[in-house]
Amino acid sequence: MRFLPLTPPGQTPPRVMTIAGSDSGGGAGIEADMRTFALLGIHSCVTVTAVTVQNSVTVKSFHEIPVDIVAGQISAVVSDIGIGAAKTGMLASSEIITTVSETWRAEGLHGTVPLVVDPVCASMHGDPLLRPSALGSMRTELFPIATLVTPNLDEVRLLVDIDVVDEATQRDAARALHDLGPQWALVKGGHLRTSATSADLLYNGTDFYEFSTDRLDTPHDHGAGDTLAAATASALAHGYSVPDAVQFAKGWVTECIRAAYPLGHGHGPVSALFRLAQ
Ligand code: PXL
Repeated sequence: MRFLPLTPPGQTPPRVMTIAGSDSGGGAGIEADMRTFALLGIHSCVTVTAVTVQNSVTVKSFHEIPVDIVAGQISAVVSDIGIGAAKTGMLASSEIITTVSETWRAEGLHGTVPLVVDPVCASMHGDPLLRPSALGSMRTELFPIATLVTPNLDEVRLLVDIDVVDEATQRDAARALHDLGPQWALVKGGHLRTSATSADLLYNGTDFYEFSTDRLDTPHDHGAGDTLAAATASALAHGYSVPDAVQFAKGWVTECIRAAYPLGHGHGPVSALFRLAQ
């Protein structure tokens, strides 16, 4: 696959921020985002929203970071280091969603810095990572400032109450998500287990773009959604258009899924480490 341009040693690479939760098992969340950023030649900036207590089997609990610390991390970074794009992952509560949305606007980032919103609601085992009462703030506060939203089919059901079962309902979902205000909506088809391909549908209110790859059959796909969003944000920081960034990210996550490995007793993570192969 083609990678992103690398910055020569000693020069400052593009900076991308992940606004997300930590996964103590190291498979998803901030840890997955930082691996993707690093292996794509991006400097990682981090706003921690929550710390999960988790292994490959379950999320046992999580601790939310106080909202002033969440806002402070964003402000401290953008006022000094500057970022070319950001992505959100686990946001845990409506208070944190409101804080991230308000800080994003207050720092003048809306309309100038691309924001990829991965509306993480639950782990792959179904453990909640977002309070159900926070779905409203996700729809009305965060989606309107997003450049791109990237829900999977479970998140689509929660956000717009549409059961995606085929191409027609995938289009309906893309339209309903776009109506909530993001510039672009990507409906990821990876969870449509009946299909032999994994087809993601991108929509901007006018045009549909489809990105399709053969389905890779592995139980080890922890962190796949985070990785797709992180790679998309990385490409946006390089000035790619949204369709080009999604196409790049889809290729990247496909290779990461191909390189996924077993870990612990549950589901292993997708792996960006393939990039280090000699
Ligand atoms: O993959 C979604 C995700 C995001 N962030 C954190 C997670 C998970 C899934 O388990 O734990 C912190």
